Amino acid sequence: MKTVFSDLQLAHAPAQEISDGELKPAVEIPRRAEIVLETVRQRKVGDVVGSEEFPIRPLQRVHASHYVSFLESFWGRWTEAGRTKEAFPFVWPIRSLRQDVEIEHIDGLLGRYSMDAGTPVGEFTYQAARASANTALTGAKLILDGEKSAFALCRPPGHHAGFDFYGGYCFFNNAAVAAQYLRDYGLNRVAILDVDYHHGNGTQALFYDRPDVLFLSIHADPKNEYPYFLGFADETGEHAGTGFTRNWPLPLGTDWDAYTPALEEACRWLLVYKPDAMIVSLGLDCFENDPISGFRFKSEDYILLGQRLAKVGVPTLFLLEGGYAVDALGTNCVNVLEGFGGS
Ligand code: OKP
Ligand code: ZN
Repeated sequence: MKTVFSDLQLAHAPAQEISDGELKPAVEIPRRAEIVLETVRQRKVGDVVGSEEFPIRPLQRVHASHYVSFLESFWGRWTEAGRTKEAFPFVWPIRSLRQDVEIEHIDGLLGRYSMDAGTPVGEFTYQAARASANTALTGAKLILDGEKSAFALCRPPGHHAGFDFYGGYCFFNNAAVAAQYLRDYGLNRVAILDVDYHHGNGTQALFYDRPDVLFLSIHADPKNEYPYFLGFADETGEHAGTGFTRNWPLPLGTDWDAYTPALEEACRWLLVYKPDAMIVSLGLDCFENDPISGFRFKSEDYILLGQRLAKVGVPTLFLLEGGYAVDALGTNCVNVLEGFGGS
């Protein structure tokens, strides 16, 4: 299986994040990608290829142009305002505030385009997020070229980012961009299986009213976990997309044995849907030692996950999402890819 990666993705290197009422060392750091890359090479998963550069168009198929422009121009405006450190928003246009006003101040714009205060934006965030999306697109292209599987080593992750907002360490929704690309270049049905510990609210929202992209997500119950406001079992799609979203919220403490019934159900949906390709939003934060998560996967369980996904039997693009136990991240990730097999 080929791995796609770009060095530019390392340029987003946040120092701190707001968490638990304090500024803490950031957990979504470049080292995550490096350790995965090193392990891919050590365990000889397959060739590592660079990301191709893509025009802005495939990004704009999923995200608002004004949102893409906001991220692109952000650092210039931030520094013009005299700021030198990473940015965090602190005010949002929630219920009772106006959604329709034109915003000039950079602090207003930050709130307009974000979902949380836990996602630092820095000098090279845009470049890295753009490279991460290009990695996903390169992986999608491999699938269109006939590869039975590919691994897009994306970073920063993408599944929390929506049409016009960033959050949860995510800026561009890599899985959604890849899914839309597969649709635009000939595939009729694409499935996204999100196994990150956190619900992929951005991906779900982007395809909520569409039957051509099936979204399945297994994650920590949002009543107890980020993102708190989406990912419940009664969210199953709307309009033409009714029935094409499925969520399996699971309790804190879930281990592999408690997880498998949900996984089996998800695989059954995949069997019925018969996608032309599947994208796996591969977060590895269900791991027992993950510093911000509450599930109890062991490293060996990730081999079983890969084996089970192989049995689905459709061309599969793996795409890295979360996973913050850096020391085990390479092992856990490559366990999935090895379990999946394929050459
Ligand atoms: C991104 B991905 C912990 C704060 C956690 C957000 C978590 C984002 C996860 N005190 N903040 O889905 O792995
Ligand atoms: Zn996560």
